[in-house]
Amino acid sequence: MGKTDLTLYFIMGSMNAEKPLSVLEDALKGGVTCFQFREKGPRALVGMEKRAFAESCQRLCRQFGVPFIVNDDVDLALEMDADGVHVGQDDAEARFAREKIGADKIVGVSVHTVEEARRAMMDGADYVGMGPVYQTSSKDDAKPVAGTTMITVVGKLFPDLPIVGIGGITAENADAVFEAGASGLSVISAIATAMDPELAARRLRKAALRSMYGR
Ligand code: 3NM
Repeated sequence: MGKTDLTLYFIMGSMNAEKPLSVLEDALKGGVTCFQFREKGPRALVGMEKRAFAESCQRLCRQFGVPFIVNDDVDLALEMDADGVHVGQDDAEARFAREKIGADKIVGVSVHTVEEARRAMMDGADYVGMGPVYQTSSKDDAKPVAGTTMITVVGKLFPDLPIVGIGGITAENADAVFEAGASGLSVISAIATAMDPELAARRLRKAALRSMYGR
């Protein structure tokens, strides 16, 4: 395993749930292994409000010993001494993120092609996110559904680069993501919009472990 356990990687911003902090706490209780703070889009918090909400999320993650990773905002990640940063192809360059945040922190990169995966690896990414595996309604500018083919291709070409599948993943369809060679799965709505986020996280984690280890 690399710097962090990517088995069940929960992503959320304040816009993804009515009571986001209570959802995050439930998700942590249910066994998520990694958290990404993703405050993005037209309804995203900014400035002091964003910072205060991020701090509350970080506090919860610390209580559960789960890494707190900041999406896109390298400066915020640095200021908060976050465990890492995740960047997309339209955000700060991964190389720049790595240089700024330091060798010990986690850097994740969203990629969609072999070339982007190769670049991410050269730039010092600890993992790459690949998607959308299935249809998603959580990202306005999501690319067309990619399925799992590219995960298999990138996994074979770069066996040391951990891959996290993302986009429309649920406990029911998670198996294919691991079968393709992913090290983990990333979800927003499967936990954030669940009636019982703790139970949803527990089910996802169980599904992930069953796929990974056959239990
Ligand atoms: N990135 P849900 S898909 C944040 O394809 C994000 O890179 C994607 O949310 C990509 O689990 C996505 O609700 C949204 O489908 C994932």
